[in-house]
Amino acid sequence: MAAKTTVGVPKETALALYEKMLLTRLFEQRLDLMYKGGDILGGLLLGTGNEAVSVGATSALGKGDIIAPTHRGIGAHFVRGETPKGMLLQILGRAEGGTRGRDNTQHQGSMKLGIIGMISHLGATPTTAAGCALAFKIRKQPNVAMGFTGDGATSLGDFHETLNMASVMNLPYVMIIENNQWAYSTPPQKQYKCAKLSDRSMSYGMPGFTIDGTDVELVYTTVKHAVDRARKGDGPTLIETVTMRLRGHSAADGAPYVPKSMLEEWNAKHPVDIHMKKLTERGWLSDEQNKELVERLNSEIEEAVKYAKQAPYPEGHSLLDGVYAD
Ligand SMILES: Cc1ncc(C[n+]2csc(CCOP(=O)(O)OP(=O)(O)O)c2C)c(N)n1
Ligand SMILES: [Mg+2]
Repeated sequence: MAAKTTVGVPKETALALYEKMLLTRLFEQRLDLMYKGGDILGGLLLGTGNEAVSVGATSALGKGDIIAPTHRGIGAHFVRGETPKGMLLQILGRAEGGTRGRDNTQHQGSMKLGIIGMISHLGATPTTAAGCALAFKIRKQPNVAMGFTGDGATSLGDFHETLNMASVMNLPYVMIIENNQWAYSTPPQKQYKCAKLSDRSMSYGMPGFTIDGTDVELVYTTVKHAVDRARKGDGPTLIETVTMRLRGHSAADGAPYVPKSMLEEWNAKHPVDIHMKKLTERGWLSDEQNKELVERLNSEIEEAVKYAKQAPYPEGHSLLDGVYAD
């Protein structure tokens, strides 16, 4: 289907979207500094450039709904109620973290917050979310499940099987493709041959849209429509959001394979900057209010850093805890 044009949302929603996107950006900037300072071991995957998708899409959901974010979905975790402190305890591998210090990437989930933890195997978690949608349907619960996938992971069988099953079973499910135009160093032309990834919805008999993933209000309203439709029992929708991965695959990847001009073009339309500009133009956010917001969020982040840095690692004797179900 044709890409939609931008649409406004009420002031309160627009400001809430901005706050969560800004928190995501500031938090990721802090993570980057910690990584460079040697505080974060192993890999660090950032969602820079993807803030409008992770925040906009999940903001369209309600209580009791379920998401399966990707490895770039810090914004999605924040929208569902995760805090910088909770995220950092996980990323620093501390005992109090989501995986109890067993892992230090964004592989954390939360039954309480309705988050299926990304488990590294691409394709597995959006499929699991479709399973949750089936459970909602069987239990006659009025909830929706949302799966996220990168452009690269749409080449996996899991993606196609999930969409087919969700459509045949008319599940309350929404699949979001975060097309950031790179899968490690693989660009779209080496990944797929259809014009738009949303074209694939046709073969599964469901609606599909391709939208500008840098416009948070457009992401929110398009996804909200799909969520409402799913909740009413009208079945799944596929939404492709087009963005750009503004960093390397991981913090260790300088991404020399990305053309400089492409980076410059997309950096100039950073989703957080674009939304801030819109809010300012509408008279909904003054420079002073923005400054206060940045200060408040940064101080919340600094408190989280202080807490997480001194938090203990897991004890050796706890190694087998949680391996087997009681
Ligand atoms: C099944 C599987 N194959 C390969 C990998 C290794 N891998 C991790 S991230 C990644 C690139 C994924 O690209 P994309 O889906 O576009 O997501 P992005 O990283 O761009 O957000 C690959 C190949 C994996 N984790 N799981
Ligand atoms: Mg990608």
